[in-house]
Amino acid sequence: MIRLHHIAQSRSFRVLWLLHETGLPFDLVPHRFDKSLRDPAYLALSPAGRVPALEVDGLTLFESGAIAEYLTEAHAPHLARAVASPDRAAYLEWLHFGETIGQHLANLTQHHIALREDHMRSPTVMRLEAKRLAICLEAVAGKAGDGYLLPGGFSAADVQCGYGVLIGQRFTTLSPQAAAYLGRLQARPAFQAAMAQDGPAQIYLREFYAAPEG
Ligand SMILES: N[C@@H](CCC(=O)N[C@@H](CS)C(=O)NCC(=O)O)C(=O)O
Repeated sequence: MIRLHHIAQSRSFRVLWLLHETGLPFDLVPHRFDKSLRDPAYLALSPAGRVPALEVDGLTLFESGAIAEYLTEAHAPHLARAVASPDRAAYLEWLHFGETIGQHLANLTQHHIALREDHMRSPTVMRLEAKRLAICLEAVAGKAGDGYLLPGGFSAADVQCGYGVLIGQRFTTLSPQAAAYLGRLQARPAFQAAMAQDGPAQIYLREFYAAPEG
């Protein structure tokens, strides 16, 4: 039995998408951003009360990068690069670069959405983080070129970084190359299945959150 603890639009979308890429059967447990994430029962799954958390093979795992590594190595090696592969190092770099993007998304989400009053927000941080995000998305698009991040084809690294491009487009305008990469990801049946299962928006209600002028 595999069970994913998930909040729509959050970083647990990566695991939802990856599970669809694997074709493994799983159950989805929807959560909300509320105090229930701090219940002892949930903290036993994820010690800081975060999503994703994944119950699999009698284990409970948190951290999307660790989940991606475990899930692919144990159940879908075609979505990873084995230790002996010449692409192993690049695979690990881009798999974890997803969280470099993630930190900018989290800062921008906090400033634009979670902090509700203008006086709580820093326009400087909002502009800076949007620029830093754009640099990351260009790095991804440049590496992907006309294909995916690794020469051998689609991998979990595309899931980890692709989520960043998907959400990142709400904070910065994608270059044509980044938009084309996202288009290739969105055309995948597993991506579409994950979107259909994601649930009603929990975080991003606007298409675009512009940085304040400055
Ligand atoms: N590095 C972690 C980040 C997990 C994380 O912070 N998830 C957010 C949603 S994107 C969360 O659960 N926030 C709930 C909270 O902070 O209470 C991962 O990639 O799994």
